[in-house]
Amino acid sequence: MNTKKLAAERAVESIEEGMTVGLGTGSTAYFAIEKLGQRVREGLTIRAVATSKRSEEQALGLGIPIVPFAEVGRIDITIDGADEVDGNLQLIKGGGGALLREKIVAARSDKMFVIVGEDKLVETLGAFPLPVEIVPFAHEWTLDNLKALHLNPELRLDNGDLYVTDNGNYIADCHGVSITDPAALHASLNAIPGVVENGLFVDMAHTVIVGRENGSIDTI
Ligand code: ABF
Repeated sequence: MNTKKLAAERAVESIEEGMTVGLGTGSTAYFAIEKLGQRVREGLTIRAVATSKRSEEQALGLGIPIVPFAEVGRIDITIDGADEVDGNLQLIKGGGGALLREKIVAARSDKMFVIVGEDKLVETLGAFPLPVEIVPFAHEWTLDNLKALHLNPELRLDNGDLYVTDNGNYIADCHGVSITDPAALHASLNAIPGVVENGLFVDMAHTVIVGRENGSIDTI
């Protein structure tokens, strides 16, 4: 059962004529963008803001109008995936490397719909390494600061080279952290000068749509 597709297509049913839609990034968001493209071909008129170059390219290829962030006053609904979702609807995102734009777009949205397969549901966040976007300047010192918080950071690599985000930054993936207080960790991380943003999305999800292996869909 393709649980990602199930959740993604259900989320797209909520998109209405004239809306401005935030397009997430990742393999689950991919299915949402495909479905939205189908609805646009069938006559739905919307405009969209993308959270990554690859989502923008996919959307444009499907005939979904993309507008620059600066041109939208607000976004009605953003549909995006997640790496982990806990029982309080707190999220880890950023496995796909687009966490900064995803967070900006979600923060500008009236509603954030998170689409996941049931394997992403966890009791406590942190089994998935927490991505932290850091600026290249003085990144060694920023890593030291993350180590001081016992976060076991590792710079993300891409085919042996340092991974570089759409914003020209690096990602430090923080391993083996059991995140019992996401809001506190979020604040500690963003207080480090070289940290641009982190992958904890605290109190941002409006609705989580979960595709189940048995073919059912839950909305939390
Ligand atoms: C994006 O895609 C990210 O924030 C998250 O890291 C990832 C989820 O991956 P996938 O949908 O491919 O499982 O939403």
